[in-house]
Amino acid sequence: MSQTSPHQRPTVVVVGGFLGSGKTTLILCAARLLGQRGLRCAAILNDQGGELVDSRHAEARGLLAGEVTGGCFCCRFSALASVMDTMRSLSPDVIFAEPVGSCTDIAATVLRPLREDFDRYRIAPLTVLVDPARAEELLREDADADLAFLFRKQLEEADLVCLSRADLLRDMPTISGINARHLSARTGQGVNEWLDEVLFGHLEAGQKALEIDYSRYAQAEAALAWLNLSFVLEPCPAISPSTVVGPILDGLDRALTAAGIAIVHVKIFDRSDAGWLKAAVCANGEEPAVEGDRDASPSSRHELLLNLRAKGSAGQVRRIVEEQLGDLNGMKRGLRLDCFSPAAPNPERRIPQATSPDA
Ligand SMILES: Nc1nc2c(ncn2[C@@H]2O[C@H](COP(=O)(O)OP(=O)(O)OP(=O)(O)O)[C@@H](O)[C@H]2O)c(=O)[nH]1
Ligand SMILES: [Mg+2]
Repeated sequence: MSQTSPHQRPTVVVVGGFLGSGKTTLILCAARLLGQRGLRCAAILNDQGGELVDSRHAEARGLLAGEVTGGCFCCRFSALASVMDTMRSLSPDVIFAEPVGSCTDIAATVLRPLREDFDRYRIAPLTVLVDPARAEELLREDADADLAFLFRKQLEEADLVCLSRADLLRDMPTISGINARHLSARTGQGVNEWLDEVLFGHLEAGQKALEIDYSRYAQAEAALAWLNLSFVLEPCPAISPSTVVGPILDGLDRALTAAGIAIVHVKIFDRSDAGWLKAAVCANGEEPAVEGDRDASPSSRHELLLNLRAKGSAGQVRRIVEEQLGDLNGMKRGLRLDCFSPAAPNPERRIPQATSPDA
């Protein structure tokens, strides 16, 4: 692919990294910057559950988005390939793929199988995005053992590690043995340079060997609670999206904290006739990050979608969310609530060793 004219083969850029590390935000920023270079982008989002805030957010930002739901890319590899092929008919130059944030062993189960069987795509090196605060938390000796396991395995298999949120920190942490890029998907700092490296650089995809015990991996993922909730809220009188979303996030934060449950990522998306709003927190007590139409006027109909990932029991998380729902004023229609701990990963294909570089 030249930097101005598209290559015949779309490039698939897998952006991995822990829950809340900033993958979707980076993909949205990168797609915007590539659009300015005349390149057409698409994204494939992924989840163990069925309804994704990330997809709604991508669509709200005007990015062509597809989904693989009901399992991670490795367990639903055929579904990933089929979504890629559907998107290919729309002639994108770059297809970003965002795996579930608790996933690892992606080089062996996604990148290498794609390289081996799908030469109609160019496969970019595996980027693993890291939130500096999460790195400091999970690389400590006393870190939560399950989360630290997943985080370290993600780092080990990365072809390229990028530290996100460079806009927030003057001094980024160092990670022993890793030469990380620094970038900010908020300001765009470092994003063009990262794109040049993954699209036009010389790094090969899926070059790092990863040893992983799948029963330990399954245990670490199963320690998470996963909840997706969607419903339509009809408040009377009408209220603004920020008046809907803010108290829901605050209430959940308070209740989860009181129950000793660590938030990993909670995000909520509101679509009303006044526009869309997304708010998210990646830790207990964190000030929500808000995007979209912050000053949208009151509306009497809000389509709400909540994705909650926390360290704790699915049953307890479900009860907390149901209690919060009970406290919400207004008619609730079409409520769908799915809450579970991720099932043991069972990849469709696995190529443990690095394949030879592209000709
Ligand atoms: N200040 C700042 N905030 C960021 C940056 N990147 C992401 N964020 C915020 O971090 C939060 C998580 O970002 P996401 O892009 O949703 O993270 P993710 O890795 O896709 O999360 P999951 O899909 O749940 O795994 C959001 O509230 C973003 O606004 C950044 O570069 N700077
Ligand atoms: Mg995401």
